[in-house]
Amino acid sequence: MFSDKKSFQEAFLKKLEMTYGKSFKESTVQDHYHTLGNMVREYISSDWISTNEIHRSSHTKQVYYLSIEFLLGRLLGQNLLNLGIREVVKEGLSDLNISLENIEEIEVDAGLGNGGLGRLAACFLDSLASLNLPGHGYGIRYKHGLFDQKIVNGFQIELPEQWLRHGNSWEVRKLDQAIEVNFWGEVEMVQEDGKFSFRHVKGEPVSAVPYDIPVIGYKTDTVNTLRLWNAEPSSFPVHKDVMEYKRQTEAVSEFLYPDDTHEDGKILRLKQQYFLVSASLQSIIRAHRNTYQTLTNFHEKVAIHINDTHPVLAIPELMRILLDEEKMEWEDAWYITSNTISYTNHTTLSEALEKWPIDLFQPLLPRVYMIIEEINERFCKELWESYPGDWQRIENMAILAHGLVKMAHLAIVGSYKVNGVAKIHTDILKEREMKDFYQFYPAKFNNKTNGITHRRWLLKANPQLSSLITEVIGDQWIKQPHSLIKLQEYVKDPSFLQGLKTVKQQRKKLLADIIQEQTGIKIDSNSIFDVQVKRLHAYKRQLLNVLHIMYLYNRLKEDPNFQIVPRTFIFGAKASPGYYYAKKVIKLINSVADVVNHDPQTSPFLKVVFLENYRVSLAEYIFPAADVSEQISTASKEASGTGNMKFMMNGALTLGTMDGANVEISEAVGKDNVFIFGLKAEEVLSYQQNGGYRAYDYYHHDKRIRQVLERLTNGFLPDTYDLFEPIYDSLLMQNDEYYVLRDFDSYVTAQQKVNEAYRNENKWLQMSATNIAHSGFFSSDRTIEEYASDIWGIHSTKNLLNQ
Ligand code: 26V
Repeated sequence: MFSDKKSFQEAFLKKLEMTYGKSFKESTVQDHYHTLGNMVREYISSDWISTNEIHRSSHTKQVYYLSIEFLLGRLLGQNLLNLGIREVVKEGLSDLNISLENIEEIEVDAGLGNGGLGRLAACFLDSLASLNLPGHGYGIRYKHGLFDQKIVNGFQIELPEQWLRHGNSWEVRKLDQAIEVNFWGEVEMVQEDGKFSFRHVKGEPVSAVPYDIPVIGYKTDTVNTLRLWNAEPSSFPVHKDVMEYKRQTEAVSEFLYPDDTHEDGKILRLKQQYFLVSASLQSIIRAHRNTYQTLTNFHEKVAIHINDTHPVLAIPELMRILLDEEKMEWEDAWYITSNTISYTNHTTLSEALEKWPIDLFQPLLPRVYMIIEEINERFCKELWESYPGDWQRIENMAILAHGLVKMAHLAIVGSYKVNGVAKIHTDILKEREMKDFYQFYPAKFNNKTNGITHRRWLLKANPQLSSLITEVIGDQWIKQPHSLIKLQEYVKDPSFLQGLKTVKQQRKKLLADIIQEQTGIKIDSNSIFDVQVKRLHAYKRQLLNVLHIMYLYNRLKEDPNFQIVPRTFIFGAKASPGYYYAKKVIKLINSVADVVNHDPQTSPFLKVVFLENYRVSLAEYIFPAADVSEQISTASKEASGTGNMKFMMNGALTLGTMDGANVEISEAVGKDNVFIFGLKAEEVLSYQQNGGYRAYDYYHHDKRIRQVLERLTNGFLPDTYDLFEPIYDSLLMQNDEYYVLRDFDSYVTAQQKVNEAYRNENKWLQMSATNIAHSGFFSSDRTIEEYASDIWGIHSTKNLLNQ
């Protein structure tokens, strides 16, 4: 039906009529979107079935990627591109006077994630399928994804997100494959053939109903699966109020947690984690049993990867199934489990490492808790043998200590591989945060530098740049992103640079239009687009960026000789609803924007824009338009960052600290093609260990800092009263935990270098081209190939598919 535009048109019109019982004339864009979505899903169904069939019959090892977040964004455009039918569809629709772009625009993002961790999972799925790797995702089908952000009077307001309101063409509900997950209840000991075993009984059942979404590889026949679980009432327990039971059950998959710090709802979050893990494991095991009739070879045929610690209960849950249901001995069950599971750590911030109070944990998951106790006891015994008498070390490393279950410790003990997400991050894990574990299990630790799918973040998001690249080096880069390096030969080629300039201008105009439409602010599309988009967090230091803008404003006002290239500072960020400080920073950005944008003296040179509701689909317009990529976290705090890679791939230059993947970006492009500033990770760590930082000294000795900080609270920002006192206090009274004032001078200097560099247009374009040329390394295809060979032991099924 997609072979040529005529047959597409016929199929489209027929499908539209059949689905909606409407004539073409009566149909809406929404109808067109769903019709197209359903057609694509039907079109790939035979490949979907055959991919599954081949995986089953060829006995190839599978990987299952368990993640509490999948931040997919829109699917229609990417699916059409990956299938290689976007042009036919576009032309076919255009003959009917329908614009494909308009249809694509009405798709609501699947926003089942908070930020980097969830988007990484989505990029990995694209790479797995595109590389013909047998790899599938398991997650939760949250009814409401990450909240919709509105900015009202400069403040963030959160509204419930409703991505399923118009239905979802991509998913297939599979009620026949529903699975029961049990909470609460008791553990019963049973004696069989003289052997004792345990069973979780009298639990409260929740039915996990799978919704499968096809994951379509780029121009291959592979269609993998993302299985999202929906929580529904199971057989109603007689002793319960039926309505109450229904409500409690459905709550399990109702909301994605926007705030990991949340106090209430802790139980619900733990329920979500176990729900995901138990349903996924039972489903994986059922499929394995059907094929092999035994679980003794489970670890040879299945790899299970846990994305951070949220799915770490996969370890005790797999043990439970092998012990209680399969009746294995502990040693055999442990051997299989600890050779099946691998774990990625995504943060070293101690407040983000999960720890569950035992009092809360044990009643909810009594049998799982018993198993964790046993794992802990055996682990501590092993430690005792290696470090006799070293109580302190054993206490520090224990899984259960001080009334808490330490999820990261459980993850390391029960996994065969543990990885960080950028070189510097893995080094910090090995040398500091997880040093004891690294000494005990040196072979488990390894690095896998993150990547992004260039098929979304370049091919789809920036068709103009993609065409230019293809004109110059051919289209091999789409399948083999490393070949972007061929552009290195053209970084001084005038016609390529001219092309690059034109593309960037086009994309900046497009973003300027979006900004004007959404905010009413008219920006100069010839100004430098300086962008910081990411979750709002103190360690990411959006504050440093705003303080610098306030400084520039002061300079422009006070010094008639001070000149800068016109600059537009663009922000996008959501703050967790309970994160008081982060919300203040959003208000501060908007208050500064109000002053700066309305001052006729400065507004030709300086504009500040806060874009509401930052999300994947908006990001696809932002990255291609950026000149400067702000990656200014306190060194050692940002595990990797992935936005930095999206900017680089679209030709923006990084202004950043030596943190996360910035370090590798700067190695790849060379020091002359990035702007690096600020404390190094070792310096930050040394301050943290030995003290010696006094924020007040920087305030005292630097007039620029004094002036800017005073303007936070002295009425300079209209109608803000004492709103920003907490920010002021965090810097001065609480000694500036993230070294904002310490890095201020260095940041200002780096920003001046950006300003100077931009004046030399040709030089800037060469730097931009160099960044694009070296961005291939940061494709998630490279990352996934490393995971596949070093951790999972899985292989491409390309040869099997072609048979
Ligand atoms: C969560 C929380 C919650 C409590 C308050 C502090 C805090 C800080 C960070 C986090 C994020 C935890 C996990 C996460 O999303 N990490 C991100 O993972 C990305 C993919 O590997 C990586 O690029 C980002 O650097 C990392 O922050």
